[in-house]
Amino acid sequence: MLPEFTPVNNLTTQMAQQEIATLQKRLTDYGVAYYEEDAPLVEDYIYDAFYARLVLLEAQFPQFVTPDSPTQNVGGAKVKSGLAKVVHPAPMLSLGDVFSLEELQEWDERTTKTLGFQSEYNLELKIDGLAVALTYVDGKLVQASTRGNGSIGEDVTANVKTIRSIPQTLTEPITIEVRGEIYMPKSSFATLNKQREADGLEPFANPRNAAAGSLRQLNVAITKKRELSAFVYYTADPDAIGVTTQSGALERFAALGLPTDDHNRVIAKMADIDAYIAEYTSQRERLAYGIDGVVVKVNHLDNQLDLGHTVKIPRWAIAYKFPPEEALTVVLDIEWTVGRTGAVTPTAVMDPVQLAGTTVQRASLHNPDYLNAKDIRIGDTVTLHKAGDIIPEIGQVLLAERPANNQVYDIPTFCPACHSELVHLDGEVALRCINPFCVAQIQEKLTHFASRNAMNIDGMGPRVVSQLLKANYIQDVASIYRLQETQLLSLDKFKEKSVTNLLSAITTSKSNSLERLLFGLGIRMVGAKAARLIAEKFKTLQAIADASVIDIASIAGIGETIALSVVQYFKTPEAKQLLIELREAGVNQTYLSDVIVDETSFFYGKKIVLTGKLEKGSRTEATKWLQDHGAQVTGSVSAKTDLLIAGEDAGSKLDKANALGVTVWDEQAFIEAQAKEGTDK
Ligand code: 3B9
Repeated sequence: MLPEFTPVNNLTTQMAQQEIATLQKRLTDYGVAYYEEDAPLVEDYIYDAFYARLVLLEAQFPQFVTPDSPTQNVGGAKVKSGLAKVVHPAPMLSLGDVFSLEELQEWDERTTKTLGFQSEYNLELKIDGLAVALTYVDGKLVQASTRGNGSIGEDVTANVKTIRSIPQTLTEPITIEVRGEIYMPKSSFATLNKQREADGLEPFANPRNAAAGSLRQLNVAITKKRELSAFVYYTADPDAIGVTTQSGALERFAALGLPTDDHNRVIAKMADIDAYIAEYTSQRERLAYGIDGVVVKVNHLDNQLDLGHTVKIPRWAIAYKFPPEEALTVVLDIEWTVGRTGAVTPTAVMDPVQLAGTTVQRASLHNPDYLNAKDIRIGDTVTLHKAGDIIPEIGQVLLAERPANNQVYDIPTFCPACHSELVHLDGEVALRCINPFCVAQIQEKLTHFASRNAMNIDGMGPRVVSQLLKANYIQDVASIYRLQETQLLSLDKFKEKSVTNLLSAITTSKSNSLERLLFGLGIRMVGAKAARLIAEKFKTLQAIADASVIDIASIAGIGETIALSVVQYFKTPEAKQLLIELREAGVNQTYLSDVIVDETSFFYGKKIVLTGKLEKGSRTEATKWLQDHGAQVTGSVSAKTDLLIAGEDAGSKLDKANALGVTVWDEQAFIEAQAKEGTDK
């Protein structure tokens, strides 16, 4: 799953730029899936590894940091609609995490150094749940909201009122906002998933997703049926309850009738954490709720204030994550599937086993090298874990358990989909099917061609592509443009309206500018940005097809590897044929505009308001610049505004933006972002 990262010192500026853009996009997608859809795409450690890589690259190549990079946002995701939005008066932060006692030690040393003395710590269990804020006014629960992106969450007041452990009235008539974790107890999680599987529904991956999915329901009756519970652990307003320590706050919360986890412990120095970790590593199984680590918090609140916080995390707290749970099972089979680039990846199919709350029977083996290195064989007993509590992974083979007659697994030499011979392209770990007519690959290629950043054919996702391929209505991208109404009408779930919509989307895509077509062809190494640069320079598809490696590599931002890949692509007879067919189908093959709006621009599609006096230019100039970058510049601030750029003496618009939680930049931030856009080109 994780690629081999090139050492940063070996990267050219172009490679870094490309990789940074890819990582930003990938992490944003992962973030959306995780935060908005409660359906993580990858396990946490993979997210963490990519994130760490992005941080490293951006530190080395700061010119490629964009304001919308996941490293620049709390949570890295926008907020889903449906439930009403709630602005958090104080941001809801997350916890930094470490995976070893050494890292914990280092954190302790830094903290001690900053404070100038050894602080006392409050240890808490890290509940595997969903962060919420609860607002009580005069002792009455008036609002509950999810963390969302940390600044804006969702109103789940009605849902939270169905949770029995959360009091509707405190024991004292005070006004306070408290924060904590809503979780689903292990037993409820198991029952719920069993029911879902029986109902033919997708089971939840883990208790956290189950809690999130159950809480963020427009239909409160559903939340009520799910057995949720909660623990409170934080308030930004300790004065309201007269406490000076974290442990004291927990006691006061309990006295107010709020649910707290009473497994916390105050320690005088970090070394004392060992016993606590040992205790809960063994107790963990017996707890009624899932925990994924231990949280260390500087106990005295005034020390917390001295340490402060970054945009994302308080410096006075850290989470130590437990090593993942393990199970034993037997490998029954190894299956191979063909991906988008022709990479053929193995998956182990195992005897189903319970692991950290779910039944597991499949685990990716990534590539042949990985499989060989672990020497995994059919019939082997293996250890299985879920690194981020999500995606199962094989740890090691128990050699003592290996059956005597068991054979080394033979890596396939032919594609499972089209049976053509598989190859390793110059030193790649991946095994590839390079048959341009491989059905599995065509499915992926066509899906890519129709996708949003390519030809943007709305309604032609993977499911529709698969249906069309099965019916043999399409074979390659050109055939999309020969689809007939009667053919579409014969497809499952296609009615007149959807047929008309799809045909019109296909027709519209014929007038796309060249860069979309070039990107959509799926030439290896040619991402959306490279496609734009190449299209801008050569203007027609034919000119690109005729260009030499030197011609293409002379473009700033395009390296030789990309240039070579383009030249190789257009040399193939298939590409030559495709060009002709696309032309015959009436698909535009020219670059349409010199002032094309860069859709990858941070400003693209954003609703922006300018206010106050700008020192370095006029508002008219700024407006024009923003519009050229695809922004919609409007006059008044509303909840829909994405960004307010405030110059000197900004007045009511600034106040309103602050009240609504709209992002506000000063002129300097705007100038810096403009400069970054410039270097992208
Ligand atoms: C604004 C336990 C978890 C946890 C904090 C936790 C998750 C998060 C957190 C909460 N289990 N404890 N604690 N046991 N799963 C520590 C991150 N704190 C905050 O969200 C937070 C928010 C802060 C400081 C901390 O500082 C402010 C910034 C601006 C204005 C006011 C305060």
